[in-house]
Amino acid sequence: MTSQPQRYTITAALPYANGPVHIGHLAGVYIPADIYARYLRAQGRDVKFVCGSDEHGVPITIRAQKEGVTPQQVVDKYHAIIRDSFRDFGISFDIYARTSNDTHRQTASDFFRKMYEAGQFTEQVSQQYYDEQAQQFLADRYIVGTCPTCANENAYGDQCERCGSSLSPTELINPKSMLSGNKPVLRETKHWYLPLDQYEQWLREWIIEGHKQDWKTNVYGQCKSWIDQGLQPRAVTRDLDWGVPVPVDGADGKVLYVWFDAPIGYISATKDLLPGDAWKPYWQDPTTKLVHFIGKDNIVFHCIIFPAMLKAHGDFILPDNVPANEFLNLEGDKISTSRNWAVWLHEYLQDFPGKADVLRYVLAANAPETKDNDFTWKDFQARNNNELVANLGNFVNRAVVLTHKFFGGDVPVKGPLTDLDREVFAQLAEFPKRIGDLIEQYRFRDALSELMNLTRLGNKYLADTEPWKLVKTDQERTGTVLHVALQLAASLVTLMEPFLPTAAANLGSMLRIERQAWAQAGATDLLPAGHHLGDAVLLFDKIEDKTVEAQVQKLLDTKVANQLANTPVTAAKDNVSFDEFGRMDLRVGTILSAEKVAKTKKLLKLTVDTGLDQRTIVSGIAEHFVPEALVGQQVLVLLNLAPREIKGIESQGMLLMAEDVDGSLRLMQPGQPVRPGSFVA
Ligand code: B3M
Ligand code: ZN
Repeated sequence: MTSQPQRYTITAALPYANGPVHIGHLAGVYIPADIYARYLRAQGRDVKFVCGSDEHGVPITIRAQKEGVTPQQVVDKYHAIIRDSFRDFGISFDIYARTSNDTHRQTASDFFRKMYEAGQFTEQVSQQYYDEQAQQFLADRYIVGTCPTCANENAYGDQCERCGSSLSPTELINPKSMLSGNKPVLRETKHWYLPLDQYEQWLREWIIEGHKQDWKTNVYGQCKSWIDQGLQPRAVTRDLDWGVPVPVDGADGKVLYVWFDAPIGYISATKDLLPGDAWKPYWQDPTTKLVHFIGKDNIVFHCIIFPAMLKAHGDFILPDNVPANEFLNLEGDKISTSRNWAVWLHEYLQDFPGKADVLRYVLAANAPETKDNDFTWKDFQARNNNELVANLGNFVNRAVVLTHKFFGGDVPVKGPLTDLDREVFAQLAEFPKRIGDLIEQYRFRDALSELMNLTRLGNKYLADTEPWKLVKTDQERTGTVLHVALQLAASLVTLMEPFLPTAAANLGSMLRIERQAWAQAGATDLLPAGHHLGDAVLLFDKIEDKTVEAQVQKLLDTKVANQLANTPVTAAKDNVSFDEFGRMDLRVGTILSAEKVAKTKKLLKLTVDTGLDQRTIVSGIAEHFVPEALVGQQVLVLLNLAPREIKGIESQGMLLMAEDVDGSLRLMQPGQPVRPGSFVA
């Protein structure tokens, strides 16, 4: 788009309502989209920023099956959680809709029917797996079997998660239906296909020739390689009982493929937002700029399939850009919902109340714009403490606190300006455009780093002029310095807002000014002399070591839990006779004392009341228990294990422990206290 657009339609990928959203979603899609939308609004542009929950498809029905509830219950639950997370992080959608509502079903259905009636689909009959007991065709994800590549017995019909190979269901060895556990049979079924091959030439011109310059290289590269490999017809219907019914005769039990209906969700969300036909310019007027924010796994759907649908349908504009991000990893590992390897947004806000902006900042500063990136809690802490607190917060705080201290909170009068002052003002004037241009090029990290350069400029100015010293000799000059510094602070109310909306609002209240139009934000008279400031409040505060250590611990616990879940239980031992078992004298004893055996790491010397006597037992459990915590505990004891000498101490028996599969130990205890000497039989 060369001339200035009349309006903007900004979409952010519709998250599946099959789980909560995490930092990867935020960093990849919603924060960049939100920065863009907020910035354009500050520019006074006409913006509609739309999103909603993707509530159809197999991800939903699988979740329902796992949780033992209906698909509707799944989407109701997660739609609410996701919607609230976005609200709490200040993602400023004009609407957050859902694809299970009537507007959407109608819109998606009409879209399909129009294409159908224009003869734009082909029909194909193919063989697909069918579960005879459940009387249902099986989506790829509903079939498990042995991977032909790595022999993993739990590979899915579309992919083996162990070796990563992508599969088709018929490649699985020993396929089983996840619904009944039975072996599925092949049956014929008819589906409608979008003949993408017919759009290949057009896509080639539109993307490869038309968008080589303005689309991000990762996006352009993926599109090019898809097109170069040759496009095949894609089925746009499925045999499933959850979704938008295929609106043609002879399609009972079939629904639209979720990737056919979901992007239409952007259109239906806009319809939900605006009355009557008011949605139309946002989707039909060529002076509208349409921008899709997505993650890299969605590129083909937004750059190839959806545009082909829009083009075929004929009533719609095409996206001007599709700024897809790469992935964010967490502490060096791929974020995974099934492995619970994630920082969930709703949990973050429980642990860090009021700190949504901190996470927004860290994720924007470290956004995976051109390559996969890693989120670590150490980096989170460092960016908060060194950048938000020590740079941005410190600058604003010094300017406001010193004005209160030396001038009663009134913006001081500006005296004659020095070269330095003029230079600072000149630099300030450039920031709105510099930051804005980067945002318009989808370079949000660079834009944010420019914002931090502005606060750095402010800090350097204060460090160079030292108003806290100057005040002792030159009150008037001190006033000028603070006047200049406060204009910089005032510009931040506007320039920070796309990135840090809550902090920007707090700063606005502190300075008692409204936000400006973007282009005005670099002006040097935002705060007139005599304007009274509000009280100084800290915009950000330090995050302590122990706080981030607790988060790291939480992740370590997840790792252990995952390991445990994947560790097989040890195979059974050989049988023993009843007599053999009966020869063991097993009793309950009470530990009377416990101490470490000198010069050993593992050994504890225990005195145990066995009911018969008080005896010494040496046990290799020192790494698992604090000695004092054992005193008074009842334990199971094998009394007649032949005594043996360990480190010069005679051990008369053995304590019995439960050893978890990860090697951790627990005492074996009677459910209630019993008299020492009680038999275990
Ligand atoms: N729900 C996939 C995802 O959450 C899908 C996006 C739809 S955008 C129209 O990654
Ligand atoms: Zn495999």
